[in-house]
Amino acid sequence: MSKVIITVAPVGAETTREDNPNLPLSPEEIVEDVYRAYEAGASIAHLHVRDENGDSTQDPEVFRPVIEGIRKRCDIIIQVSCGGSVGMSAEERAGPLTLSPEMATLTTGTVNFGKEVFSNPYPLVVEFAKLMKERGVRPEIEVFDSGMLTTAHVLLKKGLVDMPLHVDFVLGVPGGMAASARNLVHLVEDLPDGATWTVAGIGRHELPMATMAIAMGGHVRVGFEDNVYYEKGRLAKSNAELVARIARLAGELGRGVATPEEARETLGLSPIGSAK
Ligand code: KMH
Ligand code: ZN
Repeated sequence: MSKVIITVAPVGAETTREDNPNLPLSPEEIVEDVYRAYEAGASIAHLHVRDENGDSTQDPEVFRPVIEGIRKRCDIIIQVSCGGSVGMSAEERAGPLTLSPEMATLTTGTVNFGKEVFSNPYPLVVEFAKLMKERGVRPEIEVFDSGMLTTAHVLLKKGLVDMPLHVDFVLGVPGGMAASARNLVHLVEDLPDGATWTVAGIGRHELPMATMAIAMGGHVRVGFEDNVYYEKGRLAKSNAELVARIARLAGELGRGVATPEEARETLGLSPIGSAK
């Protein structure tokens, strides 16, 4: 098994300071937070950004200083969200692709998202896949429900995405697929040969899902986007605290933690600084 790739999802679109007062919001706070998570073992940063009111935005001019600030400090892989928040237009969601980041998220279907709907009709999925290809941005397929993995197979067959495919199973969203061992095994069994995968368990499911993924040869996403607690009744002090725990587990379970360079090799990404 390769070393564990830890993705940090430090802010998300929905989490607030009421959920956890340690949530980074401003570009400077997000840069600092990502750097601390990198020091703790994260090799991918899954980025959302917020405007001056703390609301989710996909404005590339808000992403730009965050990406530049992170780049000055470390070589963590930058993955922008193209999910944004529910209700955003496709054009708005695609905004950060204009910055040609290394990676971006591609959700391959629509799902109930709590009381709302995270809308990803097939034409939007195809449009985003094409945009990512044109810009040399590597998609991470976001799977909230099993039909989304079926659609990823369709995209592969049509040449809209390429191998090696990297897939994130987001399990435990109210309305999406439940975070259970059986569901995780089922999804992993349905992956195309040669794909890599990671799991983001929501809320209290974060740690058990992460532990299963480490044991099964997968990778792990943690952070305030998905979960704000360290344990029941105790909020996490920082995203770095959540990352550090996964790094310890990866060590204990004999896999170790991938550096960003090692993660690029595992994912088939070009080394940083080289032409795409
Ligand atoms: N905020 C969710 C509606 C992604 O980043 O691509 C979508 C999301 C997925 O967070
Ligand atoms: Zn996200």
